[in-house]
Amino acid sequence: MISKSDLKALLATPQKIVITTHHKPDGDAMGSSLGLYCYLIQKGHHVTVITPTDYPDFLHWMPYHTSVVIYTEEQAKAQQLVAEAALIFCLDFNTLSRINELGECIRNTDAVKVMIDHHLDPEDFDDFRHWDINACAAAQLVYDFIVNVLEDESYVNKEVATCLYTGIMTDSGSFRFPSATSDVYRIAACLIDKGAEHWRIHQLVYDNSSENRIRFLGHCLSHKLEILRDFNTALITVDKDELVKFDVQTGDTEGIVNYALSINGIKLAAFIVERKDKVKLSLRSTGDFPANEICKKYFNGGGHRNAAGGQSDTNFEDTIQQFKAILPEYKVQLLQ
Ligand SMILES: [Mn+2]
Repeated sequence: MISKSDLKALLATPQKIVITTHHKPDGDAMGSSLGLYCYLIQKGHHVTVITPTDYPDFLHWMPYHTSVVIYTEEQAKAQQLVAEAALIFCLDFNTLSRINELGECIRNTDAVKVMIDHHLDPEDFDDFRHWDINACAAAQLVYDFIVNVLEDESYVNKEVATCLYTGIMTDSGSFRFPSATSDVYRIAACLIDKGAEHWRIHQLVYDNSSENRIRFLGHCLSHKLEILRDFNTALITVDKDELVKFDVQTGDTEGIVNYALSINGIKLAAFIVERKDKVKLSLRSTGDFPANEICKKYFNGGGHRNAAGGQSDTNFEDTIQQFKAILPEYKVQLLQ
C-alpha cells in the first residue's frame, strides 16, 4: 500500500496512466472512467481508458468515448499500454476476474494500482484504495477522490461533471435508491453548477433506445413475465433464439428486470438470459431482501443487497428450475 501523499507526489508530474473498468461497462463504469480521464488529461498526464469489452450504444455520446480502447478489439495495443503504465486506476470493480484476460495483464505489472470502488469483498491487488460500499456509484467516489483526496475541485470542469453525473444518475436509479443520500444530491447539485446538463444527460441515456429494444421489452413483458405470488417474486426468462430474433445488442437487456420489480407486492425480481456460452441471472430486490446472497450462494456471483448478478453452470431450463427451487428457503423473508 502507498500513502495519500505518495500518490499525490506521483500525480504531481505527468505519468502514463491506464484507467480500466469492469466487463460490459455500464453508465457508472464509463462515467467514472471518463470522468477521471477528463480530470487527469487537464493535469498533463498521458491517459487511456481500456474497457475489457464494448459498451452500450446509449453511452456513445460521452466526452472522449471515441478514445476508449476496447481490449477485445485491440488486444496488443491494450497490453502495451498496460505494460508501459506507471499508474493503473481500477474503477467500479474490485476483483481482477471482473475484467477477464486484462486482469492477469494488470496483476503482472509493477504499476501502482489504485482501486476506486463501491462493491463488497475487494480482492487484495491494489496499492491504494478509495473504497466505500455506502457510495451510490464509483463516480461518487471519483468525485470525492478528486475533490477531497487530491484537493483539486477547480479541475471539475463541464466534461468531468457530465461524466460523473452520468455514473451517479445511472447507478442510483435516477436518484431513487436508498444509496442516493442527501450527500449524493449535494454532489449532483455541485456537478450541475459545474456544467452538467442533467436534463440532457437523462435524455441521452434513457430516451435513446433502438426500436428493436423497445419491441424486445414489449415481448418480455407480454410473453415472458412470470409472477410467483406465493413468493412475491417475478421473473423474466429469455433464451438465445429470442436474442437473435430481436437482434438484441449489448446493453439492451439492461434494466428490464426493474419492470418485474415494479409490480406491486413484488419483493424479488429475476431476469434469466441464455447467452452464447452461459446462462446469466440478474436479480433485484426491495428492502432488506438479500439478492446478492442468492447470487453468491447458488450462482457464482454477488453484488449489492438490492441489485446482484450471477451465472449458472447448468443449462437454461435447469437454471430456471433451480432458481424457483431456491425460493422456499427464503419464503419467510419474501412474504414479510
Ligand atoms: Mn457502480
